[in-house]
Amino acid sequence: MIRDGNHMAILEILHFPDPRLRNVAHSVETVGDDTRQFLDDMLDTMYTAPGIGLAATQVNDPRRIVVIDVSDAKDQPLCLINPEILELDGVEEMEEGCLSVPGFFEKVKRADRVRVRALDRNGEAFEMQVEGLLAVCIQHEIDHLDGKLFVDYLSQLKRTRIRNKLEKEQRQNAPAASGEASQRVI
Ligand code: GNR
Ligand code: NI
Repeated sequence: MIRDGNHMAILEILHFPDPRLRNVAHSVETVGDDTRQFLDDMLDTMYTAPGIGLAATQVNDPRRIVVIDVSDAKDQPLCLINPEILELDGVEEMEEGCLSVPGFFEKVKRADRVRVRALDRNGEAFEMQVEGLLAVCIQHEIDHLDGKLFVDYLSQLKRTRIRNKLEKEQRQNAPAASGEASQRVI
């Protein structure tokens, strides 16, 4: 983690096919200052990335916590702790991307209206009924908490191609060990 004084904290985002993205997150028992600090770190990380959502699983944290901001001005942060989908309605297909699958965008079919219940940053339960991009984003983020990624909705061929390209990039970006054997030959 990079923490800039007591201001921003940018957490490292895991990339597919990291097996830690398959972890199933655990409910938060008590919402305290530690949770609120983590929410702020997640928001800093999401806005810096930049992305419209981030799930704790993506930064290798086991808590059921999601942050979202789909506003144009990036001034409407949403914090969802222990989010639960109460109702799904309608179908829509939207092009999705994911900070854990950088550089790939594919159409995914999901419900276009969602009723969700969660705890806010004070530990108070609330419900909301949302649609469109926010509905898609909430489903995408809750999937992360359950170890699921948008590439799981694609054909195996597409998923394999994405995995191979990202694995290749990760090998190329890996810090070079010292010594002749590790030298990169174009
Ligand atoms: O930044 C993001 N954009 C996005 C676009 C369409 C559908 C879902 C998303 S979520 C994504 C950020 C992310 O990876 N959240 O987990
Ligand atoms: Ni994602």
